[in-house]
Amino acid sequence: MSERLEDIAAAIVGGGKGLLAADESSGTIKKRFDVIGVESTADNRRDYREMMFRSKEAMTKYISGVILYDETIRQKAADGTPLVDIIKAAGAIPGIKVDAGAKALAGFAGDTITEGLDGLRERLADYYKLGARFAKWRAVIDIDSTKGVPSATSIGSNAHALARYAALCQEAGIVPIVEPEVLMDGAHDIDTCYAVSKATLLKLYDELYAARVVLEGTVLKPNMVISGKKSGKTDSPEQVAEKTIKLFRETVPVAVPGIAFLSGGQDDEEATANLNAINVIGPHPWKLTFSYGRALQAAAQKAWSGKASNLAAGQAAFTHRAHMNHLAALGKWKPALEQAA
Ligand code: 5MM
Repeated sequence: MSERLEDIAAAIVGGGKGLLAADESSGTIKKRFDVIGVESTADNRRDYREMMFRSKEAMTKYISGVILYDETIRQKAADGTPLVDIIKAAGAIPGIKVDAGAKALAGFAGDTITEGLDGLRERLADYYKLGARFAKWRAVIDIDSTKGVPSATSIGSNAHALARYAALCQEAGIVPIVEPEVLMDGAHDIDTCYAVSKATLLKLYDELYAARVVLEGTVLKPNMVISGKKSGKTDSPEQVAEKTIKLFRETVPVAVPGIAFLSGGQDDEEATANLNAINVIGPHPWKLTFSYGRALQAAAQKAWSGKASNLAAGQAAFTHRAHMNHLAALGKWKPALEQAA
């Protein structure tokens, strides 16, 4: 495939395909495995991810690329084939998480700053050789108005780091996925999510412009505009869609080829229904698709539960969710289609 950044970015978000975010760090994958009673060993992590990467229908028809963790991009399948080669053989693009996680922001209790810029140029060169053609960096913006969170300093510092990361990626021939996640964990309402997301995206695109990042060779990975989980409010897909698109029209340049949402803790079907509603009110100037972690994997993890005998069931669950999200990325999903699972 073409090595041009613009072509890679377009392939990531085009054709109703989306990304599988399988870049859980060691701590996060352990938490996911604890839920299904599976020990988090290197072999179990390999077996689980190999199961998804070998899901032929999902990987060839619905998934454009996979975000990998450092361990996984270097790992071989049980038969000795590099996992990266399995992904490429399905026609999907290998990607890599390059941030070192969100750490406490000194002087701003409750805020975080994502680290990982030191040595990033060298790490990107290594990841390119290993086959990565896109990367991901996640900034985490929490909302807690009782503590003045997020501060303008947190939004500014995270936007600056995302821009420095994006510029380094493009220098290395790697498409940067820029992920400024406004968390949906708080007690805030949908309008507060909209306001904080707007401040975050405005600052982000200021910084990307200042860093001379070529927007055509980037993909945005944002949250949807939605009420916080502790608010007790449930938004309809139409409400989420209307406010999310209003936000993007006010902040995201049309030079950006596509927007691939994170699921952020939404239920599987909720994340699909919201993505579908967003596409139904199109056309939009960007492709709008998925880059889900939990909302693509939760059902597959449960069906698999660490047993080789459940491999086909795990693959069927993963394929179903990938299919549903593919339809949602085209605005063609219907709730009744879930029954076909
Ligand atoms: C798959 O989860 C990713 C890694 O998280 P940690 O670094 O905390 O282990 C995460 O960055 C993910 O790619 C995005 O947040 C989107 O995932 P969700 O589950 O929100 O769709």
